[in-house]
Amino acid sequence: MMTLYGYWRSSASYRVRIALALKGVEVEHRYVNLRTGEQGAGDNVARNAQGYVPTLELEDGTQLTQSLAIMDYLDATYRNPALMPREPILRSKILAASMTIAADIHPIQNLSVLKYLRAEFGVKDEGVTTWVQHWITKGFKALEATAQQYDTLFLMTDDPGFFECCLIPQVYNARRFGVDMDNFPKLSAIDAACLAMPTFQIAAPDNQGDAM
Ligand SMILES: N[C@@H](CCC(=O)N[C@@H](CS)C(=O)NCC(=O)O)C(=O)O
Repeated sequence: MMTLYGYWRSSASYRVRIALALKGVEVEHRYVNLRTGEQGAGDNVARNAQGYVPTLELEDGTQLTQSLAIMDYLDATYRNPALMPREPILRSKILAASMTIAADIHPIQNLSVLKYLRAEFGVKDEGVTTWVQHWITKGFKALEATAQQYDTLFLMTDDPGFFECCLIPQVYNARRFGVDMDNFPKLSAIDAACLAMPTFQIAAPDNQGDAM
């Protein structure tokens, strides 16, 4: 069985948990405690040179990092249901929306970035919250405008996939930081449709049992 090294509240780990649940693939979960700094310890850095989670360890010991690259691996290995459509334009558009979250919104609210803001620039809790809200809101405005152009249940499709693996953890974070999701009705509708599905419920941070 494969092993996923993650953390219950890590949105990058949550993305991979959703992808695994959608594919119906079971893995062993091992948790790296981000609160106590385990991500920077030698064994995690040996798996993940950036000192992040998640890492997916395959049965032969191969270690894969970067949540989107892991999701891509899972999609190439377990074909059904597909996380990404094959049609090149639709595929590119869904990847672009996913990267709005994974490459633009999420990295500047990562734990180590927020710690750096506090330690190096003396930013207080209120300032950190304003920072996080600002960047999530900016990215969500763009995604909402894109999503409004399509009359589909999920983003550009009628089945959840790659984009929803990224969106739902980011909405979880948005709520945590007090972003008003009423400003994003289509994203909220996609979120609600996903959260009603058992696959997304299994992957949710609050359902990670002992690891929390
Ligand atoms: N781009 C990476 C980001 C990984 C990442 O930022 N992981 C966070 C948790 S969501 C982490 O390990 N943070 C620890 C830290 O910042 O010290 C991915 O998608 O896997």
